[in-house]
Amino acid sequence: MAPQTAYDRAVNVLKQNDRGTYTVPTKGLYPFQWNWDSCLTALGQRHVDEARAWTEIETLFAHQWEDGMVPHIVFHEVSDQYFPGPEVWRTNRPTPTSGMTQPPVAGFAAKRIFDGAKDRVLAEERARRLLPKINAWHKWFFANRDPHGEGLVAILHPWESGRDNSIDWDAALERVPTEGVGEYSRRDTQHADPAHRPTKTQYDRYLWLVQRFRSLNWDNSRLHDASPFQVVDPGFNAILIRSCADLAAMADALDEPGIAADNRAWANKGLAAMEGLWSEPHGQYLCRDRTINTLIDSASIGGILATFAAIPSGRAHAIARTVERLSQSVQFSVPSHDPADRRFDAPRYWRGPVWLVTNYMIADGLAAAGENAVAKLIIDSSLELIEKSGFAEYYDPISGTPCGGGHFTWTAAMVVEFLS
Ligand code: 2M8
Repeated sequence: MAPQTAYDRAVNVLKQNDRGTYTVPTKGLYPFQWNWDSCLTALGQRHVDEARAWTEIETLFAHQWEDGMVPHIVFHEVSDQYFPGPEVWRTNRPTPTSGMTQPPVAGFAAKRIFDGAKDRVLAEERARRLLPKINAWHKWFFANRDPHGEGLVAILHPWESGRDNSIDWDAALERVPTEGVGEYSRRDTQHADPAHRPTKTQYDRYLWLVQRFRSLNWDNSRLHDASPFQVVDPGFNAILIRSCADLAAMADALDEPGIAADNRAWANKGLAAMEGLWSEPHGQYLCRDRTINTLIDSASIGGILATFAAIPSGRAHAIARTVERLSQSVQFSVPSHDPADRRFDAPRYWRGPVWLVTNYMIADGLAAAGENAVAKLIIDSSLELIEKSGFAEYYDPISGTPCGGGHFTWTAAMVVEFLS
């Protein structure tokens, strides 16, 4: 038998983790549905089964809260494999969910599936149903996470960023207490190497925030001001801005001028406000700690991911040069943190490793800015990693060693996208 191609192996990973109407990120470590994992997974699924791709996103939005928030985890099944589970979150949803959100890639993903759809009738019907739901989520962000109308939203917990233990959050997390968190037993370090995962102190602070928000009954109108952790992340905001712009374009195509106008206005206001996060010395954007109104000196992938939005071309070209510079110091691109920073940690989760999802979004943004050579470098590096180390959750950028969980869904979905 001929050896399976990378494409076929990737499709197999998607199938292995498919639970019918949603896909788990990987068996064991993450046995539920995660928000941005699902939206990015749908991009891979569309090449195999368009209806199934729409269903992936629809299942997520079936658990949207009444106020518009789309939770970061939907606990479809009972499983003791993951901590913290529903008994910790206590959000009182019909199907248990977490109480916070994640990077809003749904608008981008829906438009990409819509634009490329072969079945136009199906695409129009499914996109028309999703449109008001994604719009409500975007509206929720600006109402609840941008109370002073800056045009940029804050995350209130590192888990919301999707880059859980990024160096970006270290200083802000220092201000989160750990008193009263109590005893708990982590499950992640039983599935993955503890050296690849966040530390105990970080988990204590993550849990303190969960307990604080829970004590406010997960009332989103109160959480922002009550949180000691409020960070404006350029990566997160770029994803929101891109999704707003894409939703506006899809709304135009579906003849929904109100949704188009609102989303276009949010995107434009956000793009203008991003300028305040630019760092000339780093050649990328930085996070701002909203509680002390100060830029955070941490050159992470969040500020590079900003290319995913239609930032000014001069900024995109500068970021391309930064990616080239970083690629000289590692074997595989793009590291989630600058290796020149003493806090860089090659195998530890979001403090150094390469992730194919961020690679996909950065390459997409750089290609749109005409930086095709750098985009190609990133895609080539991603595919080399797959050949060397399989479909891992993330990879050491120096050795290419696979880290975290294996048979990982969004890694496979990105490979299907790259090879299609
Ligand atoms: C990781 O985050 C979860 C919490 O949401 C965890 O470590 O328990 C992150 O990489 C996040 O971005 C991702 O969505 C999730 C599932 O793949 O895992």
